[in-house]
Amino acid sequence: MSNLEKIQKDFLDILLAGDTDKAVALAKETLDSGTAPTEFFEACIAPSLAEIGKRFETLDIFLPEMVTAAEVVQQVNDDVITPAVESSQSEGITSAGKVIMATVQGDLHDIGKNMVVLMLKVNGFEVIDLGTNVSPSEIVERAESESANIIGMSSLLTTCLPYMKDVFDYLEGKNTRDQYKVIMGGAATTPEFSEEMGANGYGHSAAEAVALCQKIMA
Ligand code: B1M
Repeated sequence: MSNLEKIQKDFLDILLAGDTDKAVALAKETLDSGTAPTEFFEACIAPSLAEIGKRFETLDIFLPEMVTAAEVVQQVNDDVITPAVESSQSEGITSAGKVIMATVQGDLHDIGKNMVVLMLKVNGFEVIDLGTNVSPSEIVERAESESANIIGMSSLLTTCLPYMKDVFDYLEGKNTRDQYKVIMGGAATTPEFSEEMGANGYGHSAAEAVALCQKIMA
């Protein structure tokens, strides 16, 4: 087991115990010893939350524990990950493009979407973050009023995937589908679903979302 795998196991136990102080301390310590903040997020935070999701599904844990774990992660992101990622921002980047980001209607999950927003911002993109539970019409209207280049959608609930389709239908209805590149991600989505929708790209991770947006704007 690699050192980071061991840290991930410890981080999961800390999340399950709901110990914010220990989680923040472990994240700080790991970053201080040379792990990049995005690496900590992808190798420790994301898999720990995936495991918590599995345990929730198998009824080994219940909603209060999942809520607590999400709150602990939020604190780790606020106190450790976000400031560390922001401090790595390169100087003098001019606007790489304008992105509208939203978690789709009915869905309140935002940990992954927020990471995508943060990573896009530090890579020079102007991001209009519409938050969570955003209706298809609001996504399209804001893309129009902000003259965005890219519409980014995130969904973690399979029940909310139809709202992603509604965004494409809404754009087609307004005859403006060609004006935007539309990308998607989040645990409920797949590359196959993205292709079926006629999206311009799919990202498994925040880093992939950045690479995708850079490719689109190039
Ligand atoms: Co919820 N939840 N949850 N939850 N929750 C899941 C998603 C679930 C899979 C758990 C499970 O049962 N196994 C399940 C969905 C099942 C399904 O739809 N098939 C589920 C459920 C059922 C629910 C509730 C319905 C539970 C209930 O109330 N009975 C409820 C729904 C509330 C609502 O949204 N209306 C609910 C609530 C919650 C909490 C509030 C407790 C909390 C969310 C807190 C928050 O986000 N502020 C929560 C959590 C934490 C989870 C799990 C455990 C973790 C989600 C997460 O943050 N993952 C989750 C289990 C799982 O995902 N397997 C689960 C980490 C995050 C980094 O990953 O968001 O995928 P992700 O983002 C990644 C990539 O996907 C990518 O980059 C990110 C960084 O690498 N990415 C993009 C994301 N968006 C992108 C966009 C892009 C490109 C890449 O381009 C635009």
